[in-house]
Parts: sequence; structure tokens; C-alpha cells
Amino acid sequence: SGSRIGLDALKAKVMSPEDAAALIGPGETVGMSGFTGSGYPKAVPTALARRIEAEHAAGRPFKLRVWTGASTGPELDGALAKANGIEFRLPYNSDPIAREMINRGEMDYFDMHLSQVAPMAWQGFLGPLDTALIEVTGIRSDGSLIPSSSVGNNKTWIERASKVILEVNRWQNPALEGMHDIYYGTALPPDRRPIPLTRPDQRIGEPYFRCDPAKVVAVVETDTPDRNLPFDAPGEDHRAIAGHLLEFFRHEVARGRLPANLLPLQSGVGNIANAVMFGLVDGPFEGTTAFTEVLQDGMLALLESGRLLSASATAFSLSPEAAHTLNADLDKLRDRLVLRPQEISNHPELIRRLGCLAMNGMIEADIHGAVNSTHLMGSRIQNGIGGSGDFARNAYVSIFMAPSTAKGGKISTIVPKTPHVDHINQDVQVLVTEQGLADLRALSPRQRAEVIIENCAHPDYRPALKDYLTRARRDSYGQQSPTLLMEAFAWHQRFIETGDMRG
Ligand code: 0RQ
Repeated sequence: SGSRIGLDALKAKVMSPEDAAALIGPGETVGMSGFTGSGYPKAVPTALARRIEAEHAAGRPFKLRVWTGASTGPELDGALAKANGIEFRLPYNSDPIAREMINRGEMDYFDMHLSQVAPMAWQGFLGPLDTALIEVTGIRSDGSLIPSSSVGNNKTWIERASKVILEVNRWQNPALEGMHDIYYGTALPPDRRPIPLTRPDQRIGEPYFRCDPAKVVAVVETDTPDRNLPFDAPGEDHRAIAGHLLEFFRHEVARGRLPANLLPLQSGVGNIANAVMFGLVDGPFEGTTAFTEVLQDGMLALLESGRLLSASATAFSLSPEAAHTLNADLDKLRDRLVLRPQEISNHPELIRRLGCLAMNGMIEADIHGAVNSTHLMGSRIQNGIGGSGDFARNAYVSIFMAPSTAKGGKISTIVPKTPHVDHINQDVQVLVTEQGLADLRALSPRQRAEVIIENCAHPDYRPALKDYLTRARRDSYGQQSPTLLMEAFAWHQRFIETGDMRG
């Protein structure tokens, strides 16, 4: 295959991953590409991890500050975390090695809203950005860059960094060219203007990243697939959750509260969100659209079925089989797909304007409808808030879902009070478990408690929740959100002590 580097000045900068890694010094802040396992640099981070290990073995400190789009892959977060080479990281992470280090207190993790990363970088208080390390599909003759399988924060990293290192990945499908929409109209206050997007499939920017070739210090050629982790096959619980949600949408359409083709869908990360999209393939809704952050297997199936007309996202997050399907069908599907910077895919202004139906997974919810998306037992990070906050606060309907129990029934995901809150009750309008759906819109906290326990809690935990609520309604200091402070977290403490919330 021919070279994907169309500019001679940059062909001259092709080098090995080791030589490129040598251009990054200890203490640097590196802005990496990568979003939910796609489009992340694969060769230079691995070489960098080897270099860091060698430096550490020689007794020399070497740590980086790492900024990304969202989660990456084992060659990036995994390798650098294993080398103990990350001092500070933002935002969303799902790498298991990095997760363990964060939970041991050995790595600082700033778990922020994904839409806010780029604007905060521009506001300046995240500090200077030394290096942008970005995977691309190709380099054009004018030096502009063909983005890869995710866009993330790449536009911002390329603009803000003092130097740029590019990985040109031949594995990425050349048909990706033209699918991206890079919007260059954002600014800081007082110069902000409305973002002119009124339909999910609309293009408002350019298909390429602008990049000053003089800033590019290294180009590395790779031929390596994205991480592409498989999803769990949808289980009984997942199918039940999808069923309740479809019933809810049908009901809302029948009541005239949603159009027959629904509103732009947002589907979160993980197995449940994926299963719900598969559920929509068999549902009655035609002519739907998606304005979302990641495009998982289920949404690809929905596109292939023709029920989803178009999808706007910032990244693919596919299993190996689905990545294969996408690559085979990309010529057919590319006009119906747009990949945008995460600042745009997750923009509160656009989510509110379009009226997204936000469907996100959760760790747990409490009886008043506050949701925890991130922390186990109040203190251990699982992944991060990701885009769930961007969508939940601004959606037309904000939905959270999970099986009613975790860890084989030892944990109830409906609890008296969640010890960590990502989404306050005002940002949670519908809760769904395999037991049923609770429509919380226009309910007071006391009314919510009854509906959530009745519709969503597992029968094994329902009596204990009812008992708690009865006593809270008798003994609580106030009756707006009845709570027994000394008992509220006892379920979590019991799990920590005995491995079972039931004791
Ligand atoms: O742990 O893997 O050790 O078995 O959490 O749980 O059931 O596989 O659920 O894959 O749908 O992920 C909230 C994590 C759900 C995800 C979360 C344990 C459970 C398992 C995963 P194991 P499941 P899913 C836009 C939207 C935040 C970001 C977001 C997430 C593991 O959806 O990261 O929404 N969301 N972004 O056993 C203890 C509980 C538990 C529990 C589950 N109550 N207590 N452990 N688990 N519930 C997209 C982006 O932002 C990129």
C-alpha cells in the first residue's frame, strides 16, 4: 500500500517509536488521542513505558501528566501505569492497571465532565501542554490531518501543544476520510457564539485537523488494530431492561410526549447500554437518529437495520467482530455517520437544543433518585463520570439503568442513600432495572422513594428498603427527603465488612 504521508517535509520526520519517545521528557504534560478504546496512539506510549522503566531502574524519576479524550487501550494507559509513569491523569479511565493505582492512591485522577476538558484546557488552568501525541489515518499534502477512529480532544491538543508527534496508523480504514466534522468556531467568553447545529447529522466544520507542520517533531508509522474489547452477550436482565425502556418510549409516543421517531438517542458505555440499542433493533421505532458520544455494537446494528438513519458521535467503541463489519460496510454507512470533537458531541447547548434521550448505565441509585456512576462503596473508582453528566443534566429525558443487584445478589443497586453522588435527583428522571421502570418526573423525593422501591428494587431487598423508609418517615430530622443518617450507609459498610450487604 502507498504512503499515507502526503507531505515530504513530514516524510522526512518519520522515525522509530523509540526515537519519538526520546523527544518526551520527564515531567511533561502529554495530550494523547484516544476515546473508549479507539484512535489512541499505540507505538510511542509503549516505547515511552519501556524508557520510563529503564529510567526508574537507573534510579531516575520519570513521570508524566497524561490527558486523553477518554479511555484508551492497554498499550497506552496499561503500559504507562504499569511502568509507574503517570503522576496525574484526566479524564475518563477504564484501564484496570491504572484503576488499581488510582485506588491505591498512587496516581492522581481528575475525573471531569468530558465536554469541559477542551474549554478548561483553553481557560489555561490545567497548565501548559508540552506534547500532543495523536493517531491519524493519514497526512495530506497541505499538512492537514485525516482523523482516526475517534476525535476526542485532538483538535485542542494539536492547537495547544508546543510540539506534535503523529502516529499514522495504516490499520485505520482510508474510507474514514470525510466522515469527521471538526468545528473551529469555539471561543472563550466573552466571544462565544451559538454553535450552528440544529440536526444530529449536520456538518458545521471541516473533515480535517489543521496542523502547522513546523510543530510536528516526529511521525511514526503503525499498523495496529484498536483495542476493540468484546461486549457480554445481552443477558436476561439486560433484555428485561431494554423491554421496559421500549415500553416507556411506546407509552410516551402514545401520550404525544415524544414524536413517533423519538428524539436523538444518546447511549452510554458498557454492556447494558449496548444491549438496549440491540433491543431497539426489534422495536417499532423507524427513522430515529443518534446524537451520542460513543458508537457501540448495538448502535451499529441499529444503523445496519435501517431503523437508525444517522449517528453523530466522537468515537467508535466496537468489539472485534463489529469493527470488522464496520470496515466492510464503511463505504455504505459513511454518509450516515459523523465523528466530532467531544467538546461538540457532548456540548450542553446542543444536547439541550436537540432534546436527547439520554440512556446511561449506573453503579447504584438511592431511593430519592440520586445516581452514582463512578464509585464503589463510596470510595473506589470504577471508570469515571465520562459524558454521563453532560447528557443527564441537559437531556430531554434522562434515564439511568442497571440490574437491581450486583455481585451475585450480594449488592443491591437500589440503596437508602448513595455514598457518592454523580447525578443529583433533579438530573435523574427515569430509573430502570430488570424489575421495572420508575418514571420520577414531577415526583417529590418522598413519592420517588415509594415508586423506586416498588418498581426497581430486587424482591430480596424490597422489605428492608420499605422498613427503612417507614422508620425514616417517622424519625427523620426533616420530611422533604426522609433519611436516617446513622443507618443510611450501613448497607455499604456491611458489604465492606462481610462481603454482603445483607450481612
Ligand atoms: O464489575 O467487572 O468486576 O464484574 O461494576 O458493571 O454490570 O458490567 O455494567 O458495563 O454497563 O457499566 C456504571 C460502570 C456500568 C458504566 C458503569 C460492578 C459490576 C462490574 C461493571 P466486574 P456492569 P456496565 C457516556 C456515558 C460512567 C460513564 C458513563 C460507566 C462492573 O456505565 O462507567 O455513563 N458509566 N458514560 O459487578 C459494586 C455496585 C455495582 C458494582 C456494578 N452497585 N457495587 N460493584 N458493579 N454495580 C460514555 C462515556 O462517558 C465514555
